[in-house]
Amino acid sequence: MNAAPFSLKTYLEGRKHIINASLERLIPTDRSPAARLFEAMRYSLMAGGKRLRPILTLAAFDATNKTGLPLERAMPFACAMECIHTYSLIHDDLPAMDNDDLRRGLPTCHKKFGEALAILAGDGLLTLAFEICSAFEEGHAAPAEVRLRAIHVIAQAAGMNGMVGGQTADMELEGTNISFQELDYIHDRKTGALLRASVLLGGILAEAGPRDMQALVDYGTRTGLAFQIRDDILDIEGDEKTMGKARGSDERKKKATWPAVHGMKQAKERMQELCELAIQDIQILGDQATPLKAIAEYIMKRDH
Ligand code: GRG
Repeated sequence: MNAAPFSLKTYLEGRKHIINASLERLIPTDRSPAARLFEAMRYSLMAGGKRLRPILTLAAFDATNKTGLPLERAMPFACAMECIHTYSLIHDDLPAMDNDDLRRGLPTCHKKFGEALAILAGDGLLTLAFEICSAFEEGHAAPAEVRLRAIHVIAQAAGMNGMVGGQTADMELEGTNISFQELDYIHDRKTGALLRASVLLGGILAEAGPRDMQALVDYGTRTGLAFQIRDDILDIEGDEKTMGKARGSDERKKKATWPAVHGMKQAKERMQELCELAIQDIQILGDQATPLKAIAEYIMKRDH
């Protein structure tokens, strides 16, 4: 009997379901003097979102898992990436940064809870990520040295040489006549670093060999940049209702984007080329990488 053809929609829904169930358990709901902080963290974390980063971690784990290791091994790390991503969105939306009112179709964290709690909710989510990755667990947990390597990759991607550095460069260069190299620097760190790390984590936790890890690095780098270019395109051409946020914010804030710097036609061509190359990068992983290939195709077509 032939196996059913792969459906990305079913795959994404299934992964999102198990990721949400794990995220749901992370933040307490009981009453405590800090209950309002928990509420703010939970509000943003559970507000929806595609869960792309944790899905990438699980897909990369499956693509390189050659010895039947349990998926539970990768799950805390997948959830950690979503916590860090959500923290970055909360802080990015603050008046001191992008000053946005709407995120994931809902009022932003500071609009709902006030600025001070939004800052703390972001801090709480960033720290929670490292708490869950370093928690001692018997049973499914990866060996300590594997987890340490994974934690190091997360810290590098999130910190000064990754997302925080990229966000800083983005702010510093706002309104200037930016070069192609500077634009790539910003994108590779601000958005690319976390997406690439999400992919790498899957390989690290599956204890993949150097050849497979290199394939994941290349795939993660290319899809990360393509994801950002698609984001820039959507900010011009996307549907506000589907995206859950206002269009045109890049132009209003004079942000350096791929369409602004290279033109819309070039941006679309580059995005497509990057996704096609990313699919070639992981050819060596065979059928186990079917979800990763489908995700690369999805990244260039996504509408939100
Ligand atoms: C504040 C340290 C710090 C960093 C902020 C994430 C970020 C860096 C800025 C957000 C600005 C932005 C819209 C970047 C474009 C790429 C991006 C991260 C889009 C949002 O990610 P999605 O589409 O969102 O995966 P969901 O809601 O689906 O999780």
